[in-house]
Amino acid sequence: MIKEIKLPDLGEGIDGAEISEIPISVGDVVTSDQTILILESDKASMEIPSDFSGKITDILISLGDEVSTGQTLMKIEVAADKKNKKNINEDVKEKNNKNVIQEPVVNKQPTKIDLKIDNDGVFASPGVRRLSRELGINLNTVNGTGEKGRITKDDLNNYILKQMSNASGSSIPTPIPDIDYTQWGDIENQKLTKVKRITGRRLQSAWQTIPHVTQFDEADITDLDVFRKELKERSKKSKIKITFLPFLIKAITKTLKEMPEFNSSMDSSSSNLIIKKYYNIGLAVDTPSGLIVPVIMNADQKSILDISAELMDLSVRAREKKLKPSELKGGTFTISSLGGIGGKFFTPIINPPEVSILGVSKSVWKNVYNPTSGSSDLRYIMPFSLSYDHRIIDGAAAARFTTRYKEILHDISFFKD
Ligand code: CAO
Repeated sequence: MIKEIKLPDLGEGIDGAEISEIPISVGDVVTSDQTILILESDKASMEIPSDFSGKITDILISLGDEVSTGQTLMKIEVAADKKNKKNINEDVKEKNNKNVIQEPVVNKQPTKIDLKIDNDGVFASPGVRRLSRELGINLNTVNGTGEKGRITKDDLNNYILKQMSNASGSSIPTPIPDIDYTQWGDIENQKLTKVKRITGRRLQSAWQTIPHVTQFDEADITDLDVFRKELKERSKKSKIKITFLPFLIKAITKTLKEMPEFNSSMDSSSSNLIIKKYYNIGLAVDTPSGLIVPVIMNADQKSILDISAELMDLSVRAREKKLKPSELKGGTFTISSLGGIGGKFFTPIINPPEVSILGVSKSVWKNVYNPTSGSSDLRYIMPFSLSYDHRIIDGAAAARFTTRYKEILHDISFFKD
């Protein structure tokens, strides 16, 4: 049975609001009370829950739309079973009221919901809160200069500029000049996708506030290549694509366990390191709308086949914009692989609040001198880079990390266990 989800009464005298996030997609199965929409009004940021459990069949609104109370937002296919309590109650109520079986479905009055307003004691508009979330800034650390200590966008900008000059001693960045390029020829204006705008802000903030250093290294993956091909052959029937990435993920979890500061985050006072005892690996996925980083949770506890299957599923859904917000959170370390494309070494930007990131490039066959045999052998060599936050990680530790990482990749017994 198809039901309509309508915008409930938002209360507090708010008649309408702008859609800032739609965390679900058509085809997603949602539970009653799961957040299906995030709105920003001039008064508050609100999460709108689903009225029913079921499968979303239609989304009738888009990002940036202004919606008002009672407006139909989505359609959902619900099953009339015991789990869908709200649905059953509503059916019973409808039958009792109308006493006619074929009565057309009358849309129920929107229910009033409680506003979910951040309760951190900070006085800031939803726009400022959203921006601070995107940039990973804790508003408690920002000075509010507005009325009654309200934090304004200017306060946020000043905070970022202060962090930048603290971190690098550099001067304020020059704004992009407004130039009329048509004076030299034809141009085309291309609007940046929302993903690109958000990622761009995050990357800029990370690049300007974290003192990055990048360590380059090369791993001999000749034996791993043979082993991967064997596994690929054995798993042919399962249609699971086994690339190098699952091995790289598994090996990084081992290295992180041995060198925990690489799996950490700085706390908000910048005086303590929070070492995480779980290994959730984020993977940069190239999608038509921009870079998306889904996370493989507890990768250390998963097999190569499990990681391969999950990687296929996450990258397909990332490209179809079907990832849930929870699948983009909780990462402890990120891998960005350009190994399937090409190029030699690059300097990946750290994904805050993480403190290091691995960049993988395409492997090449090289003649490598073997001092034991006194001859040169053809070996399959993978270039990789490790960018790290130099406030937390020393150069010596980073060199030890990449050395250990390539040892693990070279000795394939780890993958056979
Ligand atoms: N060396 C040699 N071959 C490699 C390799 C490497 N380091 N990495 C991947 N390959 C091979 C794979 O094994 C595969 O070959 P086979 O078909 O023979 O198995 C082929 O290249 C294609 O791999 P892939 O790219 O489809 O798969 P992946 O698991 O390596 O990567 C994903 C998956 C989602 C990470 C990738 O598709 C992607 O989006 N990469 C771009 C990430 C990105 O943009 N990073 C930059 C961020 S900074 O702007």
